[in-house]
Amino acid sequence: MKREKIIEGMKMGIVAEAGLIAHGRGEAFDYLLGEKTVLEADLAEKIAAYHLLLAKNPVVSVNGNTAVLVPDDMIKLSEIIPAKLEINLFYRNEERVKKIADLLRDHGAKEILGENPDAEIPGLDHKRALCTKEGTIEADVIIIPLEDGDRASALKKMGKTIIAVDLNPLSRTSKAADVTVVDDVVRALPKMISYIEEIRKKEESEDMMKSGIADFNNSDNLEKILNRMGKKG
Ligand code: PTJ
Repeated sequence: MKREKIIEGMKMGIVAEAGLIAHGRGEAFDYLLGEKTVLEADLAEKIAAYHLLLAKNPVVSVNGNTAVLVPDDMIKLSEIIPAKLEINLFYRNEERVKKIADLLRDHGAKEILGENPDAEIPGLDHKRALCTKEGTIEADVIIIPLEDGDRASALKKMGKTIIAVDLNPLSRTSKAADVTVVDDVVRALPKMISYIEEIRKKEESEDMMKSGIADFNNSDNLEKILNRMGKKG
């Protein structure tokens, strides 16, 4: 079903051609995880929820793949945090931005950034750099599911706290991020949403969240996942 959504999304002009290849790479890594959320991913999802809850100006970044795979979850996540929803494309063209924005609006998104970019991420070529001041530039925490390594590294250089969702634990994005969720985005976003709800219900204090973040080591977590992949899930 995921594959069909991606193919259909490409035919509709929402998913980039490279999005198909990216999806195939994701599937291969997911097989090595046993197509389930492993313990280390679950931990990263909880730490990501802490970061998002503590953030002053969090941003949820949407691209072609995530727009077709998880539109409702992206919108829900941005609403419950609350965080800004911004379309940020690696293979940017205005027609695709518009189609993604329309799709998100059809799914109920009220405010979407990225259609009228007014800023650039330093260090990237013009189209890839386009973003908004209100979103990416002012963000302290940014969640970037299925992000390209150049953009992830450029965001890190800007001093952002980065939450990546990437099934490849060896990617440059995974290594650049503060928290890397090595899980399929279709499982990762609902889990983060549940963690946010649970943390709120339990009334976890800011200190508890900060100490959870301080105890988390992203490189160690990635190393554990790689070992797990070697042993097949
Ligand atoms: O829509 P655009 O123009 O912004 O382009 C989006 C893509 C994904 C094409 C672009 O950002 C790109 O080229 O990304 P990369 O460098 O291919 O990285 C995408 C990463 O996401 C790869 O490491 C994949 O393994 C991983 N991935 C693919 N599908 C999933 C995934 N991770 C989590 N869940 C998935 N479903």
